Amino acid sequence: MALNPSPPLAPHLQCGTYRLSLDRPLIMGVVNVTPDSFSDGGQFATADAAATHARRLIDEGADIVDIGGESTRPGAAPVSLDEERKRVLPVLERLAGCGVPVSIDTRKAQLMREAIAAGASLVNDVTALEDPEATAATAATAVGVCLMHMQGEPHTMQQNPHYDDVVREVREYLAGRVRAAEAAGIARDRILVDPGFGFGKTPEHNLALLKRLPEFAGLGVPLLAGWSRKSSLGRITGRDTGERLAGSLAAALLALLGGARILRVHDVKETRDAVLVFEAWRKA
Ligand code: 7PJ
Repeated sequence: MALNPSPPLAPHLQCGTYRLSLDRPLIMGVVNVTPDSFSDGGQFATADAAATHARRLIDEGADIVDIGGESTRPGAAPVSLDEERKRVLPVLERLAGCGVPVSIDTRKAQLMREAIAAGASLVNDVTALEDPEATAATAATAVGVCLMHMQGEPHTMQQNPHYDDVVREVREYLAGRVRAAEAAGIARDRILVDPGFGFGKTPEHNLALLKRLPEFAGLGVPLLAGWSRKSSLGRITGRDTGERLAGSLAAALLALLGGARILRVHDVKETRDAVLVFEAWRKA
C-alpha cells in the first residue's frame, strides 16, 4: 500500500470560462509591459506592441499569455498602482477574444479586480494571495490562480536568501497557501502552484528545487515552472539573458521530467517543439 498517497490531480485547470486539459504540458507565454524587464525591457512598452507580441506567442503555441506591468526581477523598484494599471489594462482590452486565457501577473488586489473586469482569466501572484484583499478579489470569481513562493521582496530578495531545507520550506509554504485558497472558496481545479525559481533563491536553491520537483506532487495541484532566461542559467552557462535559450529549454525539459505541467517561458515557439519531443518520448 502506498504511504502518503497524493491527492489526485484534476484532469483540467479551470481559468474563468476556459477549461484547459492537463493531458499534455501547457505553455504560458510571457509578455512584459515594463520599461525595465531584465530580458525584453522596453521592447513591448506600448500596448499595441505588447498585444501584437501576445498574439504572436499564441500563434506560436502559447496556451496562456501572462501580462505583467511590474518587473519583479531582483532589485527592481516597485511601481504605483496607477502606473501598473496604465501599462496592463490597455493590453488586456486589446486581447479580448484572443482565444486563450489571459493571465495578469500582479500582486496588487485592486489591479486584480480591474484586470478580471477587463477579461483576465488567471491571476499570477508572486505573493500567493497573501493579501486577504487579493484572496477576496479572486475567490468571488471563476479565475484561476497561480500561487508562487518568494522569500523576501523583489527589491532585496537576492541579497541573502537562506533556508534550512529549501524544498521542504517551499513545499510547506505552498501547501499552506493552497489550504488558505481552498478555505476562501477557490476550488482546487482553479489552483496552480509555483516554487518561484529565482525569487529569494540562490542558483543552488533553484537547482535543489528543480531536482526534487517530484516532492511537490503531493500538493495535488498542477505545478508551474519558470526558468526561462533566468540568471541561474547565466551562472551555469556564462551567457547573457539573450543567449539563454538552450539553457532555458534544458531546464524546461527537466521541469517536465520532475512533474511540472505548465512552463512559463519567453520563447514559445522553441519550447513548443521541446514539449512535443518530451510528449513523444513519454508516450513511446
Ligand atoms: C515568474 C513569475 C515565475 C511566476 C516572473 C521573469 C521574472 N511568475 N513572474 N513564476 N517570474 N508564477 O520573467 O523571469 O517564475 S518575473
